[in-house]
Amino acid sequence: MTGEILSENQSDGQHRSRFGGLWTDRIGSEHEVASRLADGLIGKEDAARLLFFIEHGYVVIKNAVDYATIDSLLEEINRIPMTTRKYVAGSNNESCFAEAVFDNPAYRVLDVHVNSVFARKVMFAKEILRFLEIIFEADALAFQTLLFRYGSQQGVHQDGAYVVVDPPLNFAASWVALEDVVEGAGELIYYAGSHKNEEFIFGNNRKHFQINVDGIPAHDAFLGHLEAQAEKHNQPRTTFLANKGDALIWAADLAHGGTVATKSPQPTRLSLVTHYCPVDARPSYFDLDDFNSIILAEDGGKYASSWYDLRPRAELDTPVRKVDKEYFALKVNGVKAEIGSRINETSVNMHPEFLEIISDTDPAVELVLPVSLKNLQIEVTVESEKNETLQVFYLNDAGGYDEANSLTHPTTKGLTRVHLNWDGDHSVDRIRIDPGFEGGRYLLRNISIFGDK
Ligand SMILES: O=C(O)CCC(=O)C(=O)O
Ligand SMILES: [Fe+2]
Repeated sequence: MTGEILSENQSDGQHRSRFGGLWTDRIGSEHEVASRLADGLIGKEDAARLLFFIEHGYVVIKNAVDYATIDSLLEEINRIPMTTRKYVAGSNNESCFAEAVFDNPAYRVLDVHVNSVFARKVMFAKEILRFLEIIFEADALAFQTLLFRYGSQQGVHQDGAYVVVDPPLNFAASWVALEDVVEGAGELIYYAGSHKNEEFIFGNNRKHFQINVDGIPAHDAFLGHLEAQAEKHNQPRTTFLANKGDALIWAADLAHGGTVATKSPQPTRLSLVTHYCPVDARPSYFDLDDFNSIILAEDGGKYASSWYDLRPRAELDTPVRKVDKEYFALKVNGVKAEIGSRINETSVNMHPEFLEIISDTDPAVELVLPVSLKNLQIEVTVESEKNETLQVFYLNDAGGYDEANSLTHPTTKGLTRVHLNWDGDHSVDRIRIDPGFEGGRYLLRNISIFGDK
């Protein structure tokens, strides 16, 4: 057999992309579908799905996942606010433990499939897994999941810019609706057929974006390119108004995103996104020793994680990759605290070892953090009867509170969300929040504290 070395800028003559791809990306792969069907390797329904996928870059599988599985997953998810340090969540900028950002639309739970057998059953639902194994011609390895409670509102993109696999086009993703999608909730959108558009290359030879090398202008150019290509090829934006249990599988190069939510308050849009590759491809994070274990799922399928060390000796359900932010939230929802009254611990929906409240007769609350944090950010939502000032102190070196170690923020009648930052090296483990009222009622709706360990 003679080997052939391809130059970087040349396609292999079989695929439209210089980076190759799956067999479904090969030019003329429709004919391969016909011959596989004729050979009895696939059935009629498989063939129909494959032809659709090859032409449009995605396929919808209605009722791919049963309600009972989804409901069991949602029950687990709803327990996250009461669970500490088990689930990781991420926004576009940072990661933290999921409990405190549960209701924050900017965050999604990462790699929930490690903790949840039901998430595994969703991502490896029978017809999803079958389709993946056909396009991969190998076992499917799920290497990343994102559980969205709210729409991502992420602009149209191709996952390959952020999801790095070798070879680069050897992956696919599934999107499973965990509830009926409401219009205006930030639906999934895509440009059908866009996987065949001209491809955008970062830095001459990459499908993935490297912010430090390419810079933001290159990223803007990438997004602009996707829009311009869709326009050039008359590809309309299509919205996926899924019903609970429906799945959409997209090809690596399909341009897709989430619309901006137009309904207020923003409705939930519970969905699970999974990125898979053939088991013989390699997610880039496999270069880190702690994260290249592959586990067999119960009903077929394999999985890995870049957040959890899945080696046999390790505890399975504890994230080990460093989270960027420690994030503590204190929820005092619905409990009215009057001046002079004590906010007692039973009114706090929080693990006792996590955050302790010491508050005697004065209206201030003192929070004792389980660890010292730097670069503190505090967010307090206060509902008050009149215009006032909120003052937040941190403990000075002498172990007391003084004006120099405090920040103030005006609060207005009604609801005010106060955001305070302390940059710098000062380590803080106690905070005093003083609404500064001389009388009247106030309600602390929410206190969130985060910072660097
Ligand atoms: O669900 C969405 O809004 C888009 C999610 C997405 O693009 C992704 O996770 O890759
Ligand atoms: Fe995406």
